[in-house]
Amino acid sequence: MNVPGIRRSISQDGIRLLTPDGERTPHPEYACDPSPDELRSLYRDMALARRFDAEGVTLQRQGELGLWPSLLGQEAAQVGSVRALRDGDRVFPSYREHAVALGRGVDPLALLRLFRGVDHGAWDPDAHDFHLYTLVIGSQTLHATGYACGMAKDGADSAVIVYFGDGATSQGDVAEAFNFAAVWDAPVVFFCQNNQWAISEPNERQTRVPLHQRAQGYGFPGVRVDGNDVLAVQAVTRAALEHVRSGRGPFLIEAFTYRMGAHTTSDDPTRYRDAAEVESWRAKDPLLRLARLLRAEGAADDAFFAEVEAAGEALAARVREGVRTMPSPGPEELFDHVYAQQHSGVARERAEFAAYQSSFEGV
Ligand SMILES: Cc1ncc(C[n+]2csc(CCOP(=O)(O)OP(=O)(O)O)c2C)c(N)n1
Ligand SMILES: [Mg+2]
Repeated sequence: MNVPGIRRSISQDGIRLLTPDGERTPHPEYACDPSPDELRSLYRDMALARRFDAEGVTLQRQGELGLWPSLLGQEAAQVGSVRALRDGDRVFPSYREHAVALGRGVDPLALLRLFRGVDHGAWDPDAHDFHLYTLVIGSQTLHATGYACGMAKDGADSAVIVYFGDGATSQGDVAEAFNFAAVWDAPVVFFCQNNQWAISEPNERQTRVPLHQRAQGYGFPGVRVDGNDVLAVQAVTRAALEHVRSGRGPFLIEAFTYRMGAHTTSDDPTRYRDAAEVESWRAKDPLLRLARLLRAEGAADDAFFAEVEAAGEALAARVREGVRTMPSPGPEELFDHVYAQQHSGVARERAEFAAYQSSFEGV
């Protein structure tokens, strides 16, 4: 079996097409040369995702959301990979893939409904080929593998991509998914966003080897890409999708990136990581380096950046207004979504709950 990428020596940062200074650096195997229009649109998507994400944090702080997991720092990993997908490819996210969701056309307010506790996920996975968020770490890798096997049996030439974190690689589910996908040549791209932390657990407590090398033990290719380089992420994800589509089995991408914010709004990262580490990653900011390229190549001017900023503010205003005016569900609505159809056991429990609730009337 030809397993490209496994023995290639790579820098710690991974495959890179754009340096942190915004200079192009060609790679012998991977190329991505978007038109100025496409470059601007990659920047725009990353900037809008960042602005939306900042609004999520603010809304949680104002008590409008129960929780918000920020994607800050991971915009290139997410935008680059979602842009590599074709219509009909299926996405299985974890819970931080807001930029991927936006890229699949999911309404930002649908994401906020989940984190406001208004429902359990308000989008139709079939309409967007974007599955529901999964908070049980790593379990979506199994769902994705099964789905990919089904797709292959149906004869579709579509692919599956599944997002998970560095910490998730310590879960048994991920090991099982890797093995099952390898043995069955499942058309699935395992996309690990290595953001260096699993809440307060650093990378070195998850693995003795670089994560992309895990694939070798299962018999499929794995590469590390600079996850803050949107061009490299897009090129590598495209190649990985092509590989899995052609029936050669799964592919692992380790997108080497950094979680610039807290794990979620419930976390205080200053208790377990150094400010100097965060600063060193700030210099590799994915938006900054693309902005530098755009300016250096004359593909964008002040007016462009001002227009993107204004679009971000308009998006933030829309979601703020939308969240504040979301109707609150009654507690009995919990029973509506247990099964797709009516179920006598659930109906009985619903009636008991209603009777219990009405016992408070007049109290
Ligand atoms: C099965 C399971 N175990 C533990 C948790 C608690 N938990 C939530 S997030 C998290 C860390 C995940 O880290 P990583 O996979 O690196 O993803 P990241 O949050 O960094 O994107 C843990 C342990 C969980 N949600 N599910
Ligand atoms: Mg992580």
